[in-house]
Amino acid sequence: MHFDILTLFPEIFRGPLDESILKRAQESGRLTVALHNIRDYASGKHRITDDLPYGGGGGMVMKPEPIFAAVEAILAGETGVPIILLSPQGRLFTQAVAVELARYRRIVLICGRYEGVDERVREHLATDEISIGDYVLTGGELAALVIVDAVTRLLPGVLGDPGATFDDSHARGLLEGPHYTRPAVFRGWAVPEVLLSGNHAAIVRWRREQALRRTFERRPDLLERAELTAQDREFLARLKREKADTDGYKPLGPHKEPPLEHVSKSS
Ligand code: 9D3
Repeated sequence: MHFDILTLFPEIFRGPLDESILKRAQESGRLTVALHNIRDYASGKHRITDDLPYGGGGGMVMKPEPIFAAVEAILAGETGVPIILLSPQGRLFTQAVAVELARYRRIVLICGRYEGVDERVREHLATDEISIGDYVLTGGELAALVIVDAVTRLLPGVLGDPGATFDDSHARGLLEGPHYTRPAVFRGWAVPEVLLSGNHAAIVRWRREQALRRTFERRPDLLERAELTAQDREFLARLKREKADTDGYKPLGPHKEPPLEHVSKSS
């Protein structure tokens, strides 16, 4: 996979790309990344990349000309390459989107800064627009790194153990349960007995139930799309009953101090 990343801050990428799996993926040639400074494609003595918003209002807007010039120079007429604008208004980045992107040979990522980019980039240059979630970043660079990371680990040969990506699909749609390693007892906290039992079938079932329980408690929305067996559904029905049985009997928790103005001056 080749990524062309357009940014005003290429240095942001160097650290993350030069460590661990992304570094190894580049050393093996499975990942290549070209960082392009948008400023290099701006014209004029000052190489200005942003300007005031038409219609007034706060902040600055990234000018279209340097971004168009950069993409046109980089692609040199090559077609069929997705040109992805990173923006808070984009479609949500999920594992399904990562899988979709991993099928391409080359991807262009455009990182915005300031209040945003001129709408004509979105309308007439970008072929896709992606957000990584509902929180506010200072620019698209960290979002671009998230995409490079999530897509790269899906490329054949990037993860040493092909079982690791198989696991993604095996447990697809569920949160993972707990993992343990040695020692068997740490500060008095023992590893669940079943994991030391040697009973493989019991271990498989226990892990599945842990994943189901955690998903039920933390991300019940995921259960609607998860692939569940009849046995899974029975277990979830039990969790639901247990929850209904204890609902309304929650411990009250610590009492709050009364507001100061209600505390008598003599006390
Ligand atoms: C004041 C309105 N802001 C929109 C919420 C303006 C604004 C804030 C932050 C415009 C751009 C940005 C920078 N963010 C991104 O470029 C970005 C982003 C994000 O903030 N969250 C999640 N995904 C992404 S992808 C690019």
